[in-house]
Amino acid sequence: MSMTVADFLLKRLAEWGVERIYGYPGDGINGIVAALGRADDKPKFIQVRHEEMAAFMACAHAKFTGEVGVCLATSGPGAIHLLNGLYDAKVDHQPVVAIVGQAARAAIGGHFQQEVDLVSLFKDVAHEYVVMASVPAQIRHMVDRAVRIAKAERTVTCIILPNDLQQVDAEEPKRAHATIHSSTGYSKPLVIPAEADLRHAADLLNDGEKVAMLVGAGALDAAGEVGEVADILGAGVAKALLGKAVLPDSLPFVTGSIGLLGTKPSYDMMMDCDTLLMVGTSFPYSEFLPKEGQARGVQIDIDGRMLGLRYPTEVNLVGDAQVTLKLLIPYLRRKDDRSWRQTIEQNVAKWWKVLEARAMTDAKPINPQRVFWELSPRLPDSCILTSDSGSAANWFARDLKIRNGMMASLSGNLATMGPGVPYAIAAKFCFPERIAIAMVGDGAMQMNGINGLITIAKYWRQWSNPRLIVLVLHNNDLNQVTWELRVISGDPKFEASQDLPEFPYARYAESLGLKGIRMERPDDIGGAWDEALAADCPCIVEALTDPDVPPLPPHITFDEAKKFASTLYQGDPNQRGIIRQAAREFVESVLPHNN
Ligand SMILES: Cc1ncc(C[n+]2csc(CCOP(=O)(O)OP(=O)(O)O)c2C)c(N)n1
Ligand SMILES: [Mg+2]
Repeated sequence: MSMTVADFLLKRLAEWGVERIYGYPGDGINGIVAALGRADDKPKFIQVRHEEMAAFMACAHAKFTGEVGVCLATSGPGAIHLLNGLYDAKVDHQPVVAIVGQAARAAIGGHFQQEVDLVSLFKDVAHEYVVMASVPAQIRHMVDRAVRIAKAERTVTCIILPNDLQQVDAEEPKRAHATIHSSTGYSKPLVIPAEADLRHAADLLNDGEKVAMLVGAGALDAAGEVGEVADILGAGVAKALLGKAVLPDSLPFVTGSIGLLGTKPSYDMMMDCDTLLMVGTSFPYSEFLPKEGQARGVQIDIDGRMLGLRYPTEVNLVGDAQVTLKLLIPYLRRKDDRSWRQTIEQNVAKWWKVLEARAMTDAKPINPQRVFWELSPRLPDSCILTSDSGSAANWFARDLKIRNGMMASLSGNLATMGPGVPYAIAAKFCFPERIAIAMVGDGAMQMNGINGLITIAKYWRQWSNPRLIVLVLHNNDLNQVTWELRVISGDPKFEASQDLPEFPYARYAESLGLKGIRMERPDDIGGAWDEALAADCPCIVEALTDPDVPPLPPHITFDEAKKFASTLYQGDPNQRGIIRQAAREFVESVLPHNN
């Protein structure tokens, strides 16, 4: 049988090294699905329950492997379902290629069934490259460009294939005028700043007395250099959410996360520093950075467009984080006065005690912080952590001490609900030997997670190490937003929008042939983690957690406190519980062991 356009598409993707396609079928891509059935080995098709999950998995694939992630969906509804996951990849700068079907060429423009103007629909999310094919000879360069541009620009690209075109014979471009003769292959360039700019940056950093560093996803492969620079400069290092795995939290000068989900030592360091060095981060909240004029700044980013954007940095270096820091080091002078660094280390040590005390505070029935606190020392070597958006992200960011060799991610810039479980599934396909742990709220579980469990049940036997754990924070509340209503807007909880219906997460997991464990009392926590981590199949840990434990920012402003107090007068339905819990947390933070 001759090769169809769809066969050629898959062959070309395989030549690019694509091993796996996450997707869902439909008649808009029947030609491609049939070709997947014929393909000997690669790429393999992973079937999801909803196309959004395929896009999240492609994004996580890119985040965890550094390779391009590929997702596939049918025309119209399937393509539309991809969008949220594609935006997640776009705004977190991940290379993802979306392949979608379209109505047959003869029907396009005819208000045909499932015909949506996909070029326009994807024009924003895949703005660097979105093209609809009309003849077979285009496929070669469309694949080559979609993959190459996704990699080169670290972004989302999209190929649209009318369904009839997928089934016609493949064609190579003719040797003729107006034909395209493209090739595969992309090597990441080495991007380094000019020598003079490095010197300028070093002068500025050498002049400072109180240097703060902030690192993000762009610094993930620069652990050694970040640590060395921090040492020379006597700096502390705060980590943006996507940069959690840059440095282990056991280091005394690592102040942990920053921002609304951040720590007090990060906050204090930013408020007191006179010099700021940002590496590979676009952390968005400027109120958690030094105020304008307080500090002089240097920023390093691989993407020139992201420089001088969050803080008016004086020296902006376009460069790979690792190599740029390496080149910077010889120009840096070791700071003899270590008092700034000592203060940071004291603050960090104190903060871990506050966190422990907060975690061990009683709650009804379980304090969610304790669930994370007790997981932390049990984290297996080289595990892969994912978190959903919601209160889990706070505890993930603050309470888990990450170690060398682990990976961790979540939806950073889009901060969408829903990726926790699909990210963990992609992690298992990419690294079947490693243990994946997803931390998810009950809202996110009801949105996407419980359907993700069906996918886990379908595939887990293929993984050489079957361990994947999904922690569900069962609090019957869209808790993060409930607290944002209280603290940021000064509105009491609105039960009609915030309360969640009951669902038996652990029992449901069992019904799928997975393991389900319930944490019902604080004393259950440690044992439940040990059991889950030793399970011989994927495991759902359902923790009954208290929605009155506040996922509060490390430092509440007077304005926020006032707004929060006013919600109590307005009759918040959880009034008594939150007063009780707030009082306990307050007492814990002023006890002698914290001073
Ligand atoms: C797709 C999407 N919808 C809504 C939101 C707003 N949002 C952010 S966190 C959150 C609550 C999450 O609730 P849950 O998953 O139960 O976690 P909890 O905070 O209760 O632990 C909501 C509604 C969002 N970020 N993304
Ligand atoms: Mg919840």
